[in-house]
Amino acid sequence: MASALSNLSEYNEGNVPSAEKMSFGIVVAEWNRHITHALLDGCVSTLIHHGASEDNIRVVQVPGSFELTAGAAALGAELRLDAIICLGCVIKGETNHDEYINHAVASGLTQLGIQTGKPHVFGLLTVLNELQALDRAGGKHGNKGVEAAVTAIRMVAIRHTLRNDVRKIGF
Ligand code: DLZ
Repeated sequence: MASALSNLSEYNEGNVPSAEKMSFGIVVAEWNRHITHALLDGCVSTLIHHGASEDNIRVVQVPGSFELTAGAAALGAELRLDAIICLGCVIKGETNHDEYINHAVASGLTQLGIQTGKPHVFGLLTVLNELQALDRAGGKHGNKGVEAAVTAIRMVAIRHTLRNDVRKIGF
């Protein structure tokens, strides 16, 4: 498996555009807080590292990962943001609750992205146990919050480029 091999959060900084003029919303779930706040730290520090201003990053906490979609929708409705990043951690238990939550968030964020035209980044750990979560929240496989931040910056830049291209072509 790919994740057995490496730190998945390593990336080429040269491929990441400046986030200086971008604004971000981050929705973070309180369930498994020790994990989700490690994701949050990685996410915020990466946005700032790439030029985002703290004033342009708005963080909202929701009770659990199931609430990430509603939190993202509320945040997007209140503030003009370039992208919304959702961070959570669902750990498999004895029942199938994890599958329902994970599918609901994946499909909810996909729909929000299409409806609003703005990037909604899926930063949800969908793991089998706590160790897998720790490995991906600053452990041996990196930090998915970092990856979510880089994805958000790149998607906002892609949108800006497309908008400018369309203006130039004159559509
Ligand atoms: C109920 C529940 C369970 C069992 N497990 C998790 C979890 O591992 N990670 C997580 O973020 N949230 C969990 N929740 C809470 C749900 O996401 C949600 O907050 C509640 O079902 C209320 O809608």
